[in-house]
Amino acid sequence: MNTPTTSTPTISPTESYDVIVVGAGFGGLYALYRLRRLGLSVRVIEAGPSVGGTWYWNRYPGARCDVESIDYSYSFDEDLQQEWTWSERYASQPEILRYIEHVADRFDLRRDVTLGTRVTAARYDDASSRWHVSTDTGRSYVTRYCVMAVGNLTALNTPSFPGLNDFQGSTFHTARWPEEPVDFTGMRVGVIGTGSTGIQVIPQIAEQAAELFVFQRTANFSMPARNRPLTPDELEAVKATYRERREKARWSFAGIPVDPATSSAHAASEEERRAAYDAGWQAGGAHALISQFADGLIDRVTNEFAADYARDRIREIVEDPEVAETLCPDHPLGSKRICVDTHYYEVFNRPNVTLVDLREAPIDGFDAHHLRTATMAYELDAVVFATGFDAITGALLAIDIRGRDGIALREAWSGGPGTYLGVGISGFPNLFVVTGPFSPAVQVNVIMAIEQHVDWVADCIAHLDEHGFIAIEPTPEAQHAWVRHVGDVAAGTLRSATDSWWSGANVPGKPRVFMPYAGGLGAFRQICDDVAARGYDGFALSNQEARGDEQREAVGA
Ligand code: N01
Repeated sequence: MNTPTTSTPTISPTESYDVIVVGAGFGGLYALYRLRRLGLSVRVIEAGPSVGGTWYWNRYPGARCDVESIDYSYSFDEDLQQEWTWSERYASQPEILRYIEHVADRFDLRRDVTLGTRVTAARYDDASSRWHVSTDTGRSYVTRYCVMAVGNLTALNTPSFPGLNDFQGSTFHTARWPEEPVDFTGMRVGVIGTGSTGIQVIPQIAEQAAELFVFQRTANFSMPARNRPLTPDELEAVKATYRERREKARWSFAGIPVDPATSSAHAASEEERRAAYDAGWQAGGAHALISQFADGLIDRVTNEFAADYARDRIREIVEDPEVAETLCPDHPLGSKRICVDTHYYEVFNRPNVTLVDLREAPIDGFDAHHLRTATMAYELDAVVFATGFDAITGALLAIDIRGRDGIALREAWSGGPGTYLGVGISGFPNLFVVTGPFSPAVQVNVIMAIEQHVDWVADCIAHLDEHGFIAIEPTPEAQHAWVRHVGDVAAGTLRSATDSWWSGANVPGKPRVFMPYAGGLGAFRQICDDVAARGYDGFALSNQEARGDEQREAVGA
């Protein structure tokens, strides 16, 4: 394919493909690999200057994964996973980016990736069953299928504080960190935000800055990473059974190959509970406490046992009791993403670090040299926004997507998003979303979720082509039922018990809908497989004949 189809190719040629994939992060690159193997012509369009997606943009000091590297990596190719050697338990951003680049080279993916090009609009043409994709470079594309692999944590959330434009110091958002290292030596620095990102960047900046002010609105739970180099023996043992390890992860709850706890904390004595939490805390990692008992995310009392244990550790680590109390979270453990850190709480024992409680005195705004709260003015040379993202829907809605009959996605989702299985959107035929709202992606090992989504989409496209279908989209009924089901599943857990980006609560004015499917990756995979096995139950499939009938009806034939 890949043939120019317009009459003015010298100005802005329109290229034609079977599939346009938007985004060249983990999701987009795997989609390219997988769809190319079906013999389809595929082009990936990426706004950034390099492949890598979130791992290109989030290059702030301290950035690293919080799922173990041996599991936070592609599983689709046995040779790839045998060849690659991770150096640490949790790889740093530069190492993960090197890995993604290695994958791009190893599978010769770069030749089908257009970099530095932002997709601005995608319009579905009913008559031809084609998407017309526009970009900010003027280049446009016509395609049978659109795969949106734009990432969940792509669109920035930068609060619009009054006076920010007057501030004369430097400002940074962690997710747009400069390529050149930033030197904070001798500076008075403010970090706003104490989510996963803030908790990673704060200890790094504290090492350099003359003074560091941490502006905290909500205290978060953070588990020790216990990061360390991986030994050759460990790696050999993993590689000996990598295939089995991955298969276990695919069907697991969280996309990692662990055996789930089976007993309730209520069945354990206080000593047994303490021993279990001690062991978890010693081992480290996001699941250190929450996964010690089967009901950690379901039962409030069990959850409180674990949360109390975590708060006690904070009080033990942080020397100033008042600071320690301010750092103690009051939401259920796991109702916001659990953070993973290296010496985060310890940082508050440093003489150059001050914790500012924004619940006591919120940020009023900035002037030329200060961040001002309701009670104080903090003179600063630099401010780091670790304020997160317009998550899950932000990057999709940044594109002017128009489906059947010209309906705009922004309009269709004005009251909140809707998808079927996270992958399809009613009214938007032949548009697939990778790790979309109402999929489990953001609550599990996202790489395993990406592989599941992309494999399902690839199988679906193969099915459509094989059976002569030209369009697929979820029925409104199936979509409503799925969104309701996702809400019901979340309501049966403590996942949605607090405001967070999972429900859009972090962005003022964003509709509040809890977006992750909280039933786990294995259960989700089974549901998706069953839908496919039943002939894509819940989706409307149309073939050329049906389309011909529709068109004849439309012209009154
Ligand atoms: O963003 P966040 P993040 N005034 O939204 C605060 C993944 N990730 O970039 O909680 C003052 O979690 C906000 O306060 P509050 C991971 O999935 C993974 O840290 O809204 N403060 C919060 O403290 C994670 O969950 C890794 O009250 C304001 C912070 O900014 C996701 O990315 C590493 C504010 C934002 O926290 C997002 O994490 C990093 C305001 N107006 C990230 N607005 C790994 O380890 C916001 N805040 C793989």
